Amino acid sequence: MKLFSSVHDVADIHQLVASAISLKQKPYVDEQLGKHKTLGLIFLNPSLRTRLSTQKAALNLGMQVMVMNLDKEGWALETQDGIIMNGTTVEHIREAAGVLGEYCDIIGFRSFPGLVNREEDYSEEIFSKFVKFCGVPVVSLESATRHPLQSLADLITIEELKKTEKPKVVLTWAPHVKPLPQAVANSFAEWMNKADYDFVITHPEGYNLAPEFVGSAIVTNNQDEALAGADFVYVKNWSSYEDYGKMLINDDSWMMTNEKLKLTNNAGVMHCLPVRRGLELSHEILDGPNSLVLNQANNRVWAAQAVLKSILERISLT
Ligand code: SN0
Repeated sequence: MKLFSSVHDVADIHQLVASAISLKQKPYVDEQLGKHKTLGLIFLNPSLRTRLSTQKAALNLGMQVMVMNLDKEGWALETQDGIIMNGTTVEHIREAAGVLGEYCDIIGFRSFPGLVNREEDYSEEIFSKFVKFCGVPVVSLESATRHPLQSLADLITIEELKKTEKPKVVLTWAPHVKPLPQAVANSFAEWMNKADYDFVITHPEGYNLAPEFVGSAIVTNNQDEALAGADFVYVKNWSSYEDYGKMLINDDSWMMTNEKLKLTNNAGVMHCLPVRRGLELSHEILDGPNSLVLNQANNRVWAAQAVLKSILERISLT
């Protein structure tokens, strides 16, 4: 692998999950693989789990890691092509990415969507430019439309805990106070479709995800109906794709509670974090036995390590 930006970059997701689970059992077997190789982790937005789990994964592989919060510590970045830079932006992504490529063997890059212009966000313009101009393998640390390391960790979590071959997995919309990206939901959906589970998406009207991410999933606006018999419930807020970037309603009744859990098959409840307690997800679920949020966070390390390992193996061949 030389690019990890979506499920489509992975030849065999089950092999990648198996690699992650094996690394979880023996984290240091490849500690020579990354020797004298540098990973750059570049953030244009905040991070806790992605930054530290990917850093830990790289250290387990013997890599050196450099982290930069480019939005706060770097020069104001220009991403538009062909403009005269006589305003507030100081450095163009063409040079910035090129420079980072000179210093790093692999780069992780995070850039959230603007949630203003749908075409711009869904063309993944900033992420694609970064990949093009840095010239080295890139791992997405969440781009405008996807968060693949999170989805891989989610798949690992389900594969570890599922009791049936094809569990029922429900992605449910949750309330929030501000418009959030569709990235986590999109990405989870495309990985679940690839995993070929019994996959259902439920959300209020107006919150349809882009068709290319919904794929073959069953979609319903009736949350109770969706939750019936679920083995895993994935909770996430997202803003509207259709009325792009907007919060259309904020119906508190969509929050997962223990009462709703009774409809499920004693489901494991998942969330990528950070989570707003008492708004997106109830305290009782987060503090109760069904919460899998820390399992997911733990699996972020092995997801990142499996991806970095696959890229390092390719680099060492060339
Ligand atoms: C991000 C998102 O894409 O939804 C990152 C999730 C991994 N989440 C947020 O930005 C949460 C912000 C908030 O105010 O709760």
